[in-house]
Amino acid sequence: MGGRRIILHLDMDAFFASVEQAAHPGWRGKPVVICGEGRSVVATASYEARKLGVKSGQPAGEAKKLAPEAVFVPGNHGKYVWSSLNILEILGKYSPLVEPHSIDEAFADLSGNPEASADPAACANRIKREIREKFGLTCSIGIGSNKLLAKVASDRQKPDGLTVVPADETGWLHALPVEALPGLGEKTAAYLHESGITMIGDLALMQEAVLVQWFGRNGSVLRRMARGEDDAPVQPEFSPLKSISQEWTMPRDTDEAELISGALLWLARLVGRRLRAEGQEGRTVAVKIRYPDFRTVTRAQTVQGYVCLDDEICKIAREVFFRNWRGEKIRLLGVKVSNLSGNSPACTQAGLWPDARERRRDLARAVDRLRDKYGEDIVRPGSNLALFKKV
Ligand code: TTP
Ligand code: MG
Repeated sequence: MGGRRIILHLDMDAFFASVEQAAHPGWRGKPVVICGEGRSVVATASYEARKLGVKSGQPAGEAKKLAPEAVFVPGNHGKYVWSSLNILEILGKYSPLVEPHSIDEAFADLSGNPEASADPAACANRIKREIREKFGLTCSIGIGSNKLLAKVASDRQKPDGLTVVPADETGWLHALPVEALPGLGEKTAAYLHESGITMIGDLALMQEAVLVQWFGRNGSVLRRMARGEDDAPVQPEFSPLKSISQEWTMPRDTDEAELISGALLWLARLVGRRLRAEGQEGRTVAVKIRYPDFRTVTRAQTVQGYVCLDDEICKIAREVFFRNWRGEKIRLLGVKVSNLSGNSPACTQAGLWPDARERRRDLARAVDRLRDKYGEDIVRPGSNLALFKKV
């Protein structure tokens, strides 16, 4: 296939509504309408409600008239962010290159995945099955040789669809109506129709100069899209931060409690400072102890609330150290904070929030809200990291 990429685009079906239906079995198969948080506008509607004419952006009052028997639910953004994270985590098992595109959409570059190379549809079906079995949610997937084609494809068979663009990708694209192009506004579509352009193939034949005359710079973009051209890479925004640590070899091997105490404070300060700079807090503080013979042990303590202040970290580090120390000389000390508040791929919700820092903060808030609501455990299931694991 000569370097042809395998790009997957995943879009959750009726996302907010499906999350609520998964959480409330009694609502499954029924019309469910999710209203924007604190707003009387429909955020999304289950496919059952869509059949009755309910759609995103409609005033809730209108939706009530169309579907009086529907369950109306105020949206809970934190819950959906959490769910979104879980989906990204699953995609992450199939490729290190996962790019969140919105709260319920993501791209993954599966080019390096042997299963996907052998049979992209089988791989996509496995992803769909995993999401359904784990979270009771369905999604629609498109696969093509670039992000544009994959995105167009994922929208072809909704809900619970899978569309693998056939070998003649351009032919396939050109036979679709112009509305199939992502981001094509109603006005643009209307204008194209008036000009006799209804299919993407018609658009691809247009001279760039004409399209630029009609739509300005967007004209060029439109033409490139119509030709199925897109070489943008799938870009994971950043790898989630798992922990922050610092270690220090003592100037000389020492068994002086005061020196050790001081070193722990110093390390806690360095770690705390970096934590705060990242807008992070952690629940687990670990201390690494290396003896003069290079024997190394790590002892950790996980606390109830999150910590990020020097004193908090230092206090826990000292407790851990002195609980485990039997007076031997010490060669090296390390302090590490993990179980971070924003350490999950949710931080990479591109398009949802304007920048990484803000996204992390929003995520932390969302996670905080979840914790308030469902208790500590919901936030980090199975997160007992083996700290300073010796490999
Ligand atoms: P979409 O993917 O556009 O919609 P959807 O997932 O609900 O339905 P589909 O099966 O057609 O993909 O948007 C994802 C989520 O974003 C949606 O569940 C709710 C939220 N949303 C809003 O809050 N307001 C809006 O106007 C839209 C379009 C979406
Ligand atoms: Mg969706």
